[in-house]
Amino acid sequence: QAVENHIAVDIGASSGRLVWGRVVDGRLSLTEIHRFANGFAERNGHCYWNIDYLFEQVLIGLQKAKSMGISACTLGIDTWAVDYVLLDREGKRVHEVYAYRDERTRDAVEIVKRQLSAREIYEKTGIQFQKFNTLFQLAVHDPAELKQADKILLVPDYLTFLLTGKLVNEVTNASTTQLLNLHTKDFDEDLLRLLSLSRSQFAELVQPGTVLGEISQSLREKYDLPDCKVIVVATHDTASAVLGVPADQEEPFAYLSSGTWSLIGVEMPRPIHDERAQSSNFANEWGAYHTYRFLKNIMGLWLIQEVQRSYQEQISFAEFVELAGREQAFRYYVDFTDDRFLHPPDMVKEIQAYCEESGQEVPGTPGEVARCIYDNLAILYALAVKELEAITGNMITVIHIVGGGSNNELLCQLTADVSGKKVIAGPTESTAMGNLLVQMIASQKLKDVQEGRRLIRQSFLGKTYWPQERTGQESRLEAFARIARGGTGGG
Ligand code: ADP
Ligand code: LRH
Repeated sequence: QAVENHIAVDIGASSGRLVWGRVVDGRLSLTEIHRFANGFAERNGHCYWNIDYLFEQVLIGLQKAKSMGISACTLGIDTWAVDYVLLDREGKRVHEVYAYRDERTRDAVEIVKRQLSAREIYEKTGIQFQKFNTLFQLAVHDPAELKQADKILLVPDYLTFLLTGKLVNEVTNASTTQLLNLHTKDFDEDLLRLLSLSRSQFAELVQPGTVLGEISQSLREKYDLPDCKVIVVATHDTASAVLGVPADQEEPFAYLSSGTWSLIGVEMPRPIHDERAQSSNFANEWGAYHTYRFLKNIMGLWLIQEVQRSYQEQISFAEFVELAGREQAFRYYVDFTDDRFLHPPDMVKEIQAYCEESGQEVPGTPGEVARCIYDNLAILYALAVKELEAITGNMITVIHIVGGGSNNELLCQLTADVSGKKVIAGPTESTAMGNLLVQMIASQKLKDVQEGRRLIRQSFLGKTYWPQERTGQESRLEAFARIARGGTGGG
């Protein structure tokens, strides 16, 4: 008999949740089972995730699911990308799991580029250069520990391994390592050699939709868990988020997955890894069902999360939006793609220092600081949309904003205004939905992604924002280029 219940475990950099999904009366019904905070901690000058805590939260969530009456289900796990776990032969971790903002990769890109040119790496992988990609993290990882690694898994692969004992590398997330070769469709030999790693230190590459099997009996008995069949979903949260975009095939769309990071791009049937894509630093991340996400990773709402921390968490996200809404628009121009905003000790001070150094007024109040962030994110999104149109040669008519940031009405409106495009906001939980869609397709409840997206459209009402300001967009982009990037022109 077909299983009716599906559980998505979705863990982002700032929070995680277990979501129960089923189809009721032709609609996708979502029930939140468990939600928990996430974040990395600093110890001895390094940043680490607490993976044991995260696994504990998965078990707690599954126990709650059982107490809610779910005795059987399918289950899929997605998390943020790039971070990895080294396992020894016994399946034990060789080290604590570094968080991607750890400073040790400061010079890693230069170190790697000395051995293989940027052009060669991009031509092979088609991935945006970011110093925290697994390639660069592994390049500066302790070689003795790397030698000890029998298998290298990414975080969702590892959580799945803890549940089932099965070792796999799921492709959507594996592509964010910047180690997969677009031509051979496997880990790239030259890049592995450069890291002194062998192919056998990674597991089999598997596609979303692969059925792994039951949670191990010992765990089920120890924690009294439901009978869960674990399915490998699109384990990279952004891959799941894009599956969960309520797009209509008929309307050429861009997506903006808006959470800790802003991932803005289009879905493509094949990668684009020419010099133009490289110089604009776009990534071709592998998607479910043999698609590619041609996208750019922009600093995102990490900025406001850190500003919130600077104010000792006294101001809620909704309050920041409200305060920013009362401020004058486009008073400060800041290039938030600058690495200085990746992990500064105090985000407010960093933003203020940037404004001062560039001869601008300095935002002082929480509302001014938040406004500065939202205005400039909207500019960066508009620039990315222009680049997407130019590189792909396709016109975009709508931007779908999904994830936690789709709740930010001011940012949604600004995005519409500066890009001149229609914006459709929501669902907030598109990542959990994309995770569930793969489970439903694998369980033959849905035919394909298109049918899944239709189900999402029928189940959740998005909010539409139309560009309100028909003039002034170009002058904003021009001011950004001049003041924040020290150049001329809008691109
Ligand atoms: P991640 O998956 O990276 O942890 P989420 O998709 O959960 O991130 O999004 C978290 C972000 O969503 C927060 O940093 C915040 O900026 C934004 N957010 C959530 N709720 C609201 C709200 N009510 N108003 C404005 N912004 C919100
Ligand atoms: C978003 C995300 C993004 C990656 C970053 C490390 O959560 O997975 O796609 O670039 O985290």
